[in-house]
Amino acid sequence: MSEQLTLALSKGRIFTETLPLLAHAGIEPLDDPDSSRKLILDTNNADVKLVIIRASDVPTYVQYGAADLGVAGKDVLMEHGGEGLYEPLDLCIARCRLMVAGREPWSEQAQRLRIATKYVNSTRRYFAEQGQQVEIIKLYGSMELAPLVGLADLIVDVVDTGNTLKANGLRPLEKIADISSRLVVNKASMKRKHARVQRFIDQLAEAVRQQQEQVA
Ligand code: PRT
Ligand code: MG
Repeated sequence: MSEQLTLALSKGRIFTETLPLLAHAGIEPLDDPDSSRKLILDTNNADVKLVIIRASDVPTYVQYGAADLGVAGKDVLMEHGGEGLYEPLDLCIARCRLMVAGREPWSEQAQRLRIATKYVNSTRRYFAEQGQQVEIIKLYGSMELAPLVGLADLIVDVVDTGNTLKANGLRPLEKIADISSRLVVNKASMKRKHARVQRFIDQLAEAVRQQQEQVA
């Protein structure tokens, strides 16, 4: 039997959009994480398992080798810092933009701005690069609420259609980064299981290439 590979994925859009890429690599999960309560999913390949975790936990599992590989949004990777990880492939899925948003144009504010976000590190880095002193308020979700109740002047969050911002009377102001999901690989797994991991990366790269050709 060949070497075991464990792949970390989150439920929802990342799982849904990774599935066709995995299928191209000949990997099909035997359970659906949206209906199953299992956190470890077997696949049609006896040597490949999927672990289903929170999106923001994927880099941590891969960093510590609890999973050999993972799929994570660039927003999550920027926040994590990428320690212990290789990032060999842009999967071009779950695309969005990391943005500053708010009710008012934010450049003319006199006082120190308060920014609500779950992306504390990326936010600190971005405003430091702008030479702007800001106060960052860490939230775990529903950032859009913060400016409406006076908790913050601005938010930093990922935006796709912009409908969530609009529904809450907010508008996108500045783009921090274009975001898509990336394949990440544990550095030790890349060495110890090199042939198996590289074959998997090559198969996914080919799947991404074909998918991009279709949308082009
Ligand atoms: O939901 P949970 O708290 O478990 O974690 P998560 O929100 O990080 O996971 P998930 O599955 O929602 O997102 C996983 C990844 O998908 C993110 O890390 C992003 O890289 C990517 N992605 C792409 C998005 C979106 N598009 C997106 N629109 N992640 C979140 N959103 C949210 C956004 O936060 C906002 O609340 O959707 C809302 C905005 O959508 P629009 O279309 O109204 O702009
Ligand atoms: Mg979410």
